[in-house]
Amino acid sequence: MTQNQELATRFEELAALMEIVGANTFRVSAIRKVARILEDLDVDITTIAHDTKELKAIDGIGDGSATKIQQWCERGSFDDLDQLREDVPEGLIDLLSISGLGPKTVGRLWREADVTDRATLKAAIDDGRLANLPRMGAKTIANINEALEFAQQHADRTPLGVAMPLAESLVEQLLQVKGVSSIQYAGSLRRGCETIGDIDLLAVTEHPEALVAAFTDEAHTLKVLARGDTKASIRHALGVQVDLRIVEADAVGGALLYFTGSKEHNVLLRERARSRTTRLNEYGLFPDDGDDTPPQQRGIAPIAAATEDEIYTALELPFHPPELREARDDITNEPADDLIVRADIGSDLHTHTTASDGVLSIEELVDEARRRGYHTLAITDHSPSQPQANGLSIDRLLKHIKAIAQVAANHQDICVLAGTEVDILSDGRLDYPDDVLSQLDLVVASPHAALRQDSNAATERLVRAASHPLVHIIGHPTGRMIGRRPGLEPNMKVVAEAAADHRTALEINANPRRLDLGDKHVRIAIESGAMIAINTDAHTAEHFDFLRYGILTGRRGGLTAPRCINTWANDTLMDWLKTSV
Ligand code: DGT
Ligand code: CA
Ligand code: CA
Ligand code: ZN
Repeated sequence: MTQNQELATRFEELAALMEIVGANTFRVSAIRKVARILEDLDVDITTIAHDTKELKAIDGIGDGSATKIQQWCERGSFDDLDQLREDVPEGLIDLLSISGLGPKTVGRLWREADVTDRATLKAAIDDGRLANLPRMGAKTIANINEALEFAQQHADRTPLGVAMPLAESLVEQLLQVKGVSSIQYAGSLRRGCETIGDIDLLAVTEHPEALVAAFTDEAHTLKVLARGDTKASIRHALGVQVDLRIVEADAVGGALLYFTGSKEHNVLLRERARSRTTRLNEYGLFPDDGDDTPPQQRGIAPIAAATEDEIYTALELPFHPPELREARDDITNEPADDLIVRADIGSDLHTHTTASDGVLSIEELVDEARRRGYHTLAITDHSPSQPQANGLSIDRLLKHIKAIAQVAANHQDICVLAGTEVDILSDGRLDYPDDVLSQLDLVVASPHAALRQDSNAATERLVRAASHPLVHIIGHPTGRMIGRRPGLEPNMKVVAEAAADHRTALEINANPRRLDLGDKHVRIAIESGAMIAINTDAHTAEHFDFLRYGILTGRRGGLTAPRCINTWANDTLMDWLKTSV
């Protein structure tokens, strides 16, 4: 994050805290405005902060804001923020992460119903205190209750997008410890699950004590939960539990297979082993001699233990990639050999610029796409019914199409498409008229609002959009946010059949908070004959790297490369875009 963005975030925080304590609306919006000014500022704020005159010359920055900026540059915070952070209970800030609870509501709940955290909110709902508040309808309370329960149910699991980078940085750090020859993550994380209970690390080292010491001493450890000679568990500062196990180099395959799971896959493999008078455990596959004492303790050599591949082969089973080791995956089924991989992807067809709510210009998006070797990039900003995302009016969109064409003309090595992410309104109509949509190279249609409608209405809505001849891709079809809101619950089979009939692709939105379609829906879509898109929905340069999560989700759904439109060559893609069905 740049200094300007960092400071803008502090002003946003200040505005939220002010709203919670019920500050004057005009003062709150003045603070929000400063945040936006800082985000858009061309100069680094820290280089001009010493000059009060220059600061105040910026439109929208007055005495009060100038002082805050100067204090922040000196000590990383400012008085007003410090004061409010002290005044407002921490539990209230946490409530803001619950879907549907904004600072205004949270402030009311605090002042009028003594709510200070999740527990007191639950109590206030249960004892009817909330229902007694003026202007607090039964429907609103039911919605809050539902969102609260949803958040509670998911509280103990960490999103893939948090766990994966954390695991990778731990692996990188621990590889530096003397004697460590290999370290990798297993468990649900290696299987690419959308949320992770804990991170499981497996290491091979000549100096177990040194590794356990480094792991438990790690600067970011909140608490050491367990510590032994060859294993340890910590609670990481980010709140995630991490288990470390040290294993023997010649039995890594056995350990990796066991600790990758799933538990159900392990059970099936063990049964398979037993049926051929062998025994499978975390040390490998052994002959079964009827003795109950574990074979590795009796010096018995394993049949296979060094690699997972050897073990599957010895069991006369096809190798299963970690993403296909769930209870639903039949162990005797041969996984497709063209299961999608990252290197197959040649395009990103859903990205945002500063014209709506992205932070990159068209040119900067193109640079990012080229850096990743893509042959095609589609620019798809929001439509007007998303005012909070600065959705484009028809006039602005038409100008935007011209601007995109200009950038496209400057680049021979990448095909830049003018697209939109048009809103699917609650009844399935689209937010732009057809004569506007027909001027675009590519149309992504996505639901953003009315995400609580009943299942039938949701099905009809998505079927209608998927059947529209000008729609190419349904973006994040359910609108869910993992751990935050369930989103639409359509009959996905019906939606996917309509998509297949009209040659519309269904998106796996790779943003790890979305992963929408999820793996189960990907399976249904594929079985129904629909095509799949994997897009990052990039709003920043870093978001392009979300691709990996989309790939994992696709693989969990059994997605093969030919089924995914982002693997197609540019000419194939263009032919498909031009054929409206
Ligand atoms: P999580 O952490 O809840 O997201 O899910 P996992 O799959 O990472 O589960 P975890 O961390 O409890 O254990 C890691 C792997 O170790 C698990 O996938 C399979 C294996 N495992 C753990 N406990 C058992 C067990 O009781 N039986 C069998 N068969 N395997 C187990
Ligand atoms: Ca785990
Ligand atoms: Ca574990
Ligand atoms: Zn988007």
